[in-house]
Amino acid sequence: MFRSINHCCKASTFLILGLFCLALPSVAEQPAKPTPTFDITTLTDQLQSPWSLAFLPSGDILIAEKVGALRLFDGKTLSAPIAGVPQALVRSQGGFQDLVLHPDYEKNGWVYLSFAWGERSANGTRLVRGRIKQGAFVDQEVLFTAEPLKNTPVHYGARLAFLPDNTLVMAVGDGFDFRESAQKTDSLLGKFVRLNDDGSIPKDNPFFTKKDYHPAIYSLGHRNPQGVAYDPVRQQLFANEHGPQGGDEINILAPGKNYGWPIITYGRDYSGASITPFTEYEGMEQPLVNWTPSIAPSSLVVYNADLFPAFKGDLLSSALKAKEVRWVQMQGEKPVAEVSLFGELNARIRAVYVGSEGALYLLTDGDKGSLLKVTPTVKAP
Ligand SMILES: [Ca+2]
Repeated sequence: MFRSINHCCKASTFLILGLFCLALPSVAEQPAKPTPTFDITTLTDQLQSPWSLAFLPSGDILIAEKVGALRLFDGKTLSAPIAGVPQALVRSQGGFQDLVLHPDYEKNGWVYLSFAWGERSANGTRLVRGRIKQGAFVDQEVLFTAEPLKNTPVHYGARLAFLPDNTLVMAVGDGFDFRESAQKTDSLLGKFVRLNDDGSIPKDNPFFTKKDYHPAIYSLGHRNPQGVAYDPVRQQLFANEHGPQGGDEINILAPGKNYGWPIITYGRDYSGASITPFTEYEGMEQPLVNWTPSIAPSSLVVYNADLFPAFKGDLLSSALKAKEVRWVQMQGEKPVAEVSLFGELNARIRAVYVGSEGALYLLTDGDKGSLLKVTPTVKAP
């Protein structure tokens, strides 16, 4: 269903600028836009499995490490771990996951943190909020725990995004061994949930009053979503998710919709076995983007800043397995071309962010993780 493209950087450009740019056989409907040239600066290489960050109004960057630590980076130095943080189940894919600020952070100081909570035999994705004061995480409140708990240390999902009405959505993965739960309406595994900022459940959630449905469900039929971004320009909520072997996706999320896992998928089981005979089914949404083979998408942003005009309105998805940021070029709500960025780093990229000045910030994965800043190449005078 997708036509391939034969577009890439010219060889001369590649040599002179040292850029990495790939032709990608995926959604291309038209030739890709030219790739900007970048300066990449390492801000710190002292992070232990960084997973997420938040830009504080002070200019500091708050970073969550999967090992269960929050640290502040002031542009030069990395703080000691912040005291008083909750205890995470640090095991396999579990630990501290996502971090977002309340939209009114400057007034109320709330920092939201999702993490793997519990013990090996019974754990799940939990959301807390607290305030950072004098090097400590204080005023902590447990807001929500996705149930049922499970006995696997994987597929927590856990990315967060605030919506314009100050509710927030949180991804909850299927727990890997419980993929059928993604279709169970009384389970929160394999769902996006939508919560008020105090953790209560909004009365206008799509299934709030529906019998046999958990009232927190926003959308269902997800596998392991690790990227979610609200685009204020399109007024759309975009999310990506890991498929199995193949079948990674970007979706536009809408309340009450079913995104199909595991009834429909373009992926196969890791053994190579078929998961389902279906790639489409009535009442289930098709992905906006299907990545087969998998890139292992780990975060998602919509670029609405000015510093990189080429990215404007497009989606940027970091990727672990493919060691890149996948630039999905959009026309309206339609993906029209894809380009692989930052392959020259040869790093699993855990997350991509857009700073207030429009620069990109990358977190590289692993126990020697880095925070990198990407700006346009400054032309020689
Ligand atoms: Ca799907």
